[in-house]
Amino acid sequence: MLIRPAADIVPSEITPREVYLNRRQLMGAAAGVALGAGLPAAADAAQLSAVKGRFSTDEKVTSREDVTTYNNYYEFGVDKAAPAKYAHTLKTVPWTIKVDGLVGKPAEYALEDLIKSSALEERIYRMRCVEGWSMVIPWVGFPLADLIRRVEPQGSAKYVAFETAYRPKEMPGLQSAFPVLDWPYVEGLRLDEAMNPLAILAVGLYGETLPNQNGAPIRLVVPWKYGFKGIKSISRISFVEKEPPTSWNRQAANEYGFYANVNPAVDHPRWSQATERRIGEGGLFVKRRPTVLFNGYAEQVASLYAGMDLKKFY
Ligand SMILES: Nc1nc2c(c(=O)[nH]1)N[C@H]1C(S)=C(S)[C@@H](COP(=O)(O)O)O[C@H]1N2
Ligand SMILES: [Mo]
Repeated sequence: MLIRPAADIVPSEITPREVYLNRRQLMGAAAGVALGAGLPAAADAAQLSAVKGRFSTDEKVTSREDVTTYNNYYEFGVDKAAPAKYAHTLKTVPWTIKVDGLVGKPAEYALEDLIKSSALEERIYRMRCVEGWSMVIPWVGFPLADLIRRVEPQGSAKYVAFETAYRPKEMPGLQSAFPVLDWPYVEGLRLDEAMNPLAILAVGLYGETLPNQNGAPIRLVVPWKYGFKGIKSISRISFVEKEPPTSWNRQAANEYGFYANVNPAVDHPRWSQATERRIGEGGLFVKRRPTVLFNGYAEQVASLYAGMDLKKFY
């Protein structure tokens, strides 16, 4: 077993990619080492030893330290450091996902069961936050399409709605008298977007169990959209006919649309989206990078939006 609990990982473990790949090979050789508490044995070493999954970028991976300490997860506070400090209180074992709505096989699925039915892959994706920063993250996950096929959506299902667990006792951000967002956090995709092979459900990061601050035990990753579409700690997936509400759109509809495709030509009302700061690229003279349409994944996803005015459907 290659994936181990995030609790085992000490902060000093800022692992350069080469080292971590070596370590993974070692761990692969000694399968059975350190079974992650949260991640079932389904993710065996053979599955994960495929070094790079489809669509992975060759760009320099953001350090594990940055990926796990600079987070947005408002259920644990609004500043970037809060999730790494407080998200350990979320109990991710056992975990189930309720699948309901217009679907042939509605059920409360155990996470192990869902993971077992698909092959895990490493996907190294560029990620772009609507706030203007970006990272390159080595996720471990499986295609969302695999889960969708398995639960057999009905013909009338046109959208997939996602919900984050609502656990006030385990999520300090939900205890506030002046909530920043309407809880639970909700997100959605059009069914054809959700079926695109780029969209994955991630259960790991850097070859290890997903840390809580990154959305353990299972979160959505849609790399051609702004980060807020990547809903964390998913507890419910519903198949629906109409466009479902999304948390950030509810909070400020003129700033955050349902589509949220990365687009340098559509500014946020309060700032430009033309450029981005790659986290970890320090120094006084480091230039911001140009932001690219669909975050560089146009080849895979542009056809989903053929004929749509992306200024209107932002
Ligand atoms: N439930 C939940 N999911 C969430 C958020 C959140 O506040 N709550 N923040 C979103 C935002 S704005 C971003 S940029 C990404 C950040 O994911 P990361 O911390 O793994 O980089 O998570 C998204 N998913
Ligand atoms: Mo974000």
